[in-house]
Amino acid sequence: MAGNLALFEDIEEAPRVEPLADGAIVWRGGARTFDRDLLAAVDEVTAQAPWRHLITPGGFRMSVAMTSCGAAGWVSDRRGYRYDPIDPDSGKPWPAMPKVFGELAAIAAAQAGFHGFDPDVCLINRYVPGARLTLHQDRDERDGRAPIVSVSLGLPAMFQFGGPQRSDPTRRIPLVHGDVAVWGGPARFFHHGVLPLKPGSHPLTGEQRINLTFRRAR
Ligand code: MD3
Ligand code: FE
Repeated sequence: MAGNLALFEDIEEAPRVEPLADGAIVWRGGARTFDRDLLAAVDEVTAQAPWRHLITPGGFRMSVAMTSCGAAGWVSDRRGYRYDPIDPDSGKPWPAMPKVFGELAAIAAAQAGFHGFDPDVCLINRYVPGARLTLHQDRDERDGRAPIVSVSLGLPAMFQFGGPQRSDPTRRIPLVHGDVAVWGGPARFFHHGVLPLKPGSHPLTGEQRINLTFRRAR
């Protein structure tokens, strides 16, 4: 009996969809079967467009490292933040979006009722212990009707989300390896952030968390 119980403890839960808010879901474990392919694709992107720490328009170095792929990437300079079709570090276009990225993003968006999601941009964030993302809104994408799909890989994080006003109360949602969140409809412009990453090690990423966000930006 004890042997059987031990066996059950090793079985991972089947992926399932959790509603978060009107227009927002977390598909728990939705990316687990793609994890190695996704991480290999991240390595291909970072070989062409290496990780970098953006300097905010206010002059602060972000604790999160990032890169991008697809039709444009997220850049920051004295002119502010924007989507730019050229990687300022290489002077070349961003790497193409790997096929597995677009496929997973479309499947995930459909789970929340957003059919035909065809992201043109993926921002890739890398967190090491202590790295965090302060509460913000994503409102620079051209098509506000399209959702944003986010995929968490590696170390777990505590995600924070509020409402349309910065002063709205916030909820904390744990996001673990393989979780996929979809943010659309009324939740699309909600404030959100990530609390400082706790130290730890993940078998596939080591001492890091990697987050992919898929967008319709241009
Ligand atoms: C809720 N990334 O790249 S993903 C970002 O974990 C960003 O790296 C976080 O916020 C991360 O902009 C959070 C979850 C997420 C992404 C976009 C959203 C939640 C969202 C847009 C609207 C509402
Ligand atoms: Fe965001």
